[in-house]
Amino acid sequence: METMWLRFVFVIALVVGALVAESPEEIKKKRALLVKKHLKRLKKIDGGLKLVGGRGEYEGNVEILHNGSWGAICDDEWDLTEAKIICKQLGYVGEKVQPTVNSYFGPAKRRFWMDNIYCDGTEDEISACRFDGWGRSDCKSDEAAGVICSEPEITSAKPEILNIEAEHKMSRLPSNLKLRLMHGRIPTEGRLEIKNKKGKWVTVCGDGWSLLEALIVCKTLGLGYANDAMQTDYFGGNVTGGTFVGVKCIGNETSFHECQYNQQLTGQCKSRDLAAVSCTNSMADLIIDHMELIQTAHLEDRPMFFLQCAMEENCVASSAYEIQKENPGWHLETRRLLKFTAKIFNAGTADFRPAIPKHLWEWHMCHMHYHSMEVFATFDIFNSKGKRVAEGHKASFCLEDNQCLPGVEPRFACANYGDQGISVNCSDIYKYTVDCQWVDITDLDPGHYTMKVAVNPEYKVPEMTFENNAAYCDFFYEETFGSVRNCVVRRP
Ligand SMILES: *[C@@H]1O[C@H](CO)[C@@H](O)[C@H](O)[C@H]1NC(C)=O
Ligand SMILES: *[C@@H]1O[C@H](CO)[C@@H](O)[C@H](O)[C@H]1NC(C)=O
Ligand SMILES: *[C@@H]1O[C@H](CO)[C@@H](O)[C@H](O)[C@H]1NC(C)=O
Ligand SMILES: *[C@@H]1O[C@H](CO)[C@@H](O)[C@H](O)[C@H]1NC(C)=O
Ligand SMILES: [Ca+2]
Repeated sequence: METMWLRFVFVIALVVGALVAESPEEIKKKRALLVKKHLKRLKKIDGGLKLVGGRGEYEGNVEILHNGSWGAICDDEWDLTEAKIICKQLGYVGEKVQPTVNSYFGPAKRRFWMDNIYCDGTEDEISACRFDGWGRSDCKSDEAAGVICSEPEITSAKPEILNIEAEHKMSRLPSNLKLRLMHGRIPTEGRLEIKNKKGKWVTVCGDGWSLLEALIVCKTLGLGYANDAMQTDYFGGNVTGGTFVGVKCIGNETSFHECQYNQQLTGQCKSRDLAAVSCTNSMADLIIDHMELIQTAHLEDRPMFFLQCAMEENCVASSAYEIQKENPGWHLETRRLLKFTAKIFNAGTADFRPAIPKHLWEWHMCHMHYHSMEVFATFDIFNSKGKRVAEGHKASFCLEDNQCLPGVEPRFACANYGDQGISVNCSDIYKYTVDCQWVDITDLDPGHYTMKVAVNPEYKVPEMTFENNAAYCDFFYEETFGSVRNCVVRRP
């Protein structure tokens, strides 16, 4: 499908390029025709898309074709990043892209194929993003995700217009903004209220509310850090015409008024759930140790015979499975692995605990331990254009105290269904000798890349700050030698 998308772009680029002499109307017409053709084709292939319930083909609830039938997409975690990928996949190159939630274009008429989609923005198609698995969803028909895509007016026929730079029109919150928490059981929790320009206290819509916003709310109120970001009616309050919708923080703001909001993001707050927070003074803070990465990164060629457990856990690139299928002597073939040690230190003032409660941990036969977090860390390699070209698939994280500062007793250990976590001033270390602690780069050409190692990358577990959770490093790959250098630590 990727090649198809590329071909599509190429054809458009050719046509747009050839049309320089034509009038904007003609160009627009031809382009519309191309999009139509592309959309028609997309309706026939697995992973193909269509938008339903909108005023035109460019908007609606998203439906995806899988296993021969169409299904809806659930709006949990549905955001601008995912919406952009939908519009890109559909061939819309307009600047304005809007995600919609809560069945904005009518109730879902089909089963939910996808839920909890998480894209990092580099994917070419929505099915390449992480999600719960085909058909795995707990969503109801009023939770369909949708998008509004648009095409720009084509005034000059430059191929550059094909670059999708979806810029969102966001508004700043008022700078003299006042906040308060209402109806909590304790003063450090409750639903968030903002004093608007008219001096009236209004609620904040729960759609899209995350730890990033909650963190800045707690900071602004002088209540420390966010323990939880809730979308709930538990703390009372109502959605009204004045309710703030689409409030978004990056997570590095010094005060809540630096965050932005977009009244059009979701149309209106359709959910009855409001944004609420719980704040706390002591909090964990994970830091990725980039020096350890630099010192330990190296290449290793490993026969697939020794990678059978790793293959079961998806820790090799997809080409390995093709080789396994087609080549009877596959176990003698080798994979080239970029191995490194990931050392994660808790520099906070509270333990870091897994996102999933113990009774829901999954037992992984191959590696003989429980997985306590769905995504604890990610390893990715990007090319010079910022496209992800390889990724690690290590899922088996087991949080424990492997090394502590002098005077600190390790308390968490994975063995025997032990309690998992990382104590303050201790590190959880995944040595390069551990299975799956690598990125399979067999399919990569030698060259200059960026390697990204991120911990708690989806901001699912609260921390003091996420600004130190990812290391972006140069990865120099020569024929038989690879090195990781020049790391910058920032947000995932
Ligand atoms: C895919 O379709 C086949 C045949 O229609 C069916 O047996 C199978 O259960 C379907 N798989 C999923 C994941 O729905
Ligand atoms: C919310 O609406 C209900 C019903 O209209 C009303 O009784 C209640 O006072 C409202 N709550 C607030 C906080 O405005
Ligand atoms: C926060 O991050 C954004 C985007 O990475 C950056 O442009 C901005 O300068 C940062 N702000 C602060 C206060 O560090
Ligand atoms: C962790 O280490 C820092 C710096 O060495 C120290 O100030 C702090 O008290 C330690 N915290 C705990 C809980 O050991
Ligand atoms: Ca951190």
